[in-house]
Amino acid sequence: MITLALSKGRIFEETLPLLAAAGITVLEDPEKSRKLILPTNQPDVRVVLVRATDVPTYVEYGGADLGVTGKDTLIEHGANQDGSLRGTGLYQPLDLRIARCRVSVAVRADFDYAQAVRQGARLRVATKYPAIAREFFAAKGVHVDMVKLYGSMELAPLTGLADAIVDLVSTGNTLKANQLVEVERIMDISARLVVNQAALKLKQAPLRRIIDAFAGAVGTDYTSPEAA
Ligand code: PRT
Ligand code: MG
Repeated sequence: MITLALSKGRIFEETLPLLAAAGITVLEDPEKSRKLILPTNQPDVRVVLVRATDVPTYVEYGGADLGVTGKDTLIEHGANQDGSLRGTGLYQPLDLRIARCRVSVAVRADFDYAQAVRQGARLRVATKYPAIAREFFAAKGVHVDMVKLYGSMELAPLTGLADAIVDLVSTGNTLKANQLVEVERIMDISARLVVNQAALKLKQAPLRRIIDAFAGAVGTDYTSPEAA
């Protein structure tokens, strides 16, 4: 049995075409079903639905053989800032180029971020991405007090909880709707295929078949995959 960990929403939706390229059809719609284990047209392949932030954990500990997860989530899970996975039990063969967005710093339109940075002010930063934010501000030489949040980051500067947020931005509409402005782009994000290293040895043929199909669909040359 091959178990693929996905999260509901954009990751699931955008992975479906890649699965199709591997001849895999998920037999139930996660938006309609309450099941957490979804069968596919291939009796030896199943999908498990987990929280986006839990995908690396499932794959690392073998609850799933492979999974699809954002580079943002991988870094916060303990990958290096370039997204590489040295030192984890995960192997990352592919950038799937789906679920693309960026991690940015945003502030209230009436907050002079440039001046605060120039003056060496201590910034209070609210984020779901403390590892990315800490590394970014440390490299800039900006002192920050980090406030960890789990969602609705946009609210923090509006309520005085923080001066700035570090959050994912895609169209920018969410920031605009909340009168926030993007003042720094920290990094580009896309979803990655991650594979359990032990599973890759034990179930090499079926996993390779899926990885190859995904690679073909993405149009990536992965002749020198990153060894974890
Ligand atoms: O939503 P939930 O709390 O259940 O989990 P999650 O937010 O971790 O999952 P999900 O499905 O929302 O995101 C999964 C992955 O999709 C993320 O880890 C990213 O790698 C990727 N992704 C791509 C995004 C976006 N684009 C995105 N725009 N994840 C979130 N957003 C959010 C963003 O946080 C902000 O609230 O969308 C809003 C901004 O969008 P725009 O278009 O208004 O700029
Ligand atoms: Mg979300």
